[in-house]
Amino acid sequence: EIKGLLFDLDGVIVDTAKYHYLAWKELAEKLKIPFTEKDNERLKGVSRMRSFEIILEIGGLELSKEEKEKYCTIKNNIYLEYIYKLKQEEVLPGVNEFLNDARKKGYKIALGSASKNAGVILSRLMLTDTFDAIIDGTKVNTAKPDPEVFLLGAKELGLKKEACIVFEDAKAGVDAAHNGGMKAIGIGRKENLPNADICIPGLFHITIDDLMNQL
Ligand code: G16
Ligand code: MG
Repeated sequence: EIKGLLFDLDGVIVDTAKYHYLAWKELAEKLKIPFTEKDNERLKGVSRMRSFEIILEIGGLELSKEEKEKYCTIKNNIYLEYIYKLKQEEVLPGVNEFLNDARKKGYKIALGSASKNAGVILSRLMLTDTFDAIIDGTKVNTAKPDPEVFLLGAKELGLKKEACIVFEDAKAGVDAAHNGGMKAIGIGRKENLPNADICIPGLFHITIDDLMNQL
């Protein structure tokens, strides 16, 4: 029986990808690296350092660990300027209704995000108290598709992994759920998430009961 719902952040709760893109674009320009919105797709769900390494690969550039860390900090400061301006209305359609309905029905809810900024983002969206557990990039050592983030989420909810399902917009996240022995609800287009157990365009016009009937 499913008792816990584990949610990815970027692409499921809020579209922060556009702010990551603007910040990476500004940094890439400083480094004279061409970086497009299409390239940005490759960064979804990927850690900050790995994202920068992908951008460096695009530019054919190699930097020392210290320099990479310095540029990642610069990028994050640019990104945070956008995040501090994030508005509650930017929560994706249907998310508040879906989460409130699930809470009322007794489901436990956790965040499972790669972002080290998840805390401030949830706070800007007034969602901190909606989550019973928040697992983010500050708490995990391994990136999706490793299941660590979701296994820790189940643990912090006090549930067995078999009692949890994952909501994810990235293939690496769906794989992380499966690697942890959990089912995954894909948020987005079926062709991008072929291995999701169910795929829906978003959390609007749907309830947890509807999904449980389909699983
Ligand atoms: C998010 C984004 C990624 C980003 C990562 C780390 O993951 O999808 O693009 O690189 O967080 O973010 P930060 O630089 O804030 O630590 P998720 O897991 O929420 O989809
Ligand atoms: Mg995501």
